[in-house]
Amino acid sequence: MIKQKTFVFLLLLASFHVLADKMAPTYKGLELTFAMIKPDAIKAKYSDEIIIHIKERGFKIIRAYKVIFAKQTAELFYQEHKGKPFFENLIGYITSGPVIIMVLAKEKNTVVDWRKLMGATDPLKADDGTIRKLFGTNITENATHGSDSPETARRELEFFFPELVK
Ligand code: RTP
Ligand code: MG
Repeated sequence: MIKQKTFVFLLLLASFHVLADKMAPTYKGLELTFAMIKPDAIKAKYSDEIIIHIKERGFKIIRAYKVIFAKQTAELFYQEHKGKPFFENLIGYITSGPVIIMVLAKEKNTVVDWRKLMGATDPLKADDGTIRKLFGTNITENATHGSDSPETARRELEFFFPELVK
């Protein structure tokens, strides 16, 4: 009997961990996502305006650092794109100057709402009012990055801000 209870407990614990891995991390009850202002936007001095858009949409910026990616860091961060025709170009671009890495937080839908505010990957296809429409140049130089799912947010936040991911 006790063995059966222990088994059920362990099963629940395992299920909880599997589910937790599929959720975006939280901080003080707020859902988190990973965001980045890319080199083209920083060079064009759009970062202040982009940050105003982020705050106006109700996101809190709980971490922000200006850094320059080493080639190795960029290749690790974008490893899902390794082998794609645009990979080398992407690595050259993302290491071409400083970026601002950020942790965004709000009560809910942080991951999906930040993707919506950024707009489509190609600024030409992005909706009016989105950051990529306003500040992006082309499909590579598209001003910002955002995690594309809660699982990606967990992985990307763990990469740069492990202390925030339990
Ligand atoms: P991100 O990861 O940066 O938020 O962008 P995304 O999800 O909208 O787009 P993704 O497919 O993940 O691509 C990552 C970044 O690679 C560059 N890219 N260039 N055809 C191309 O030349 C091309 N396609 C993508 C962009 O900088 C894109 O954001
Ligand atoms: Mg992506």
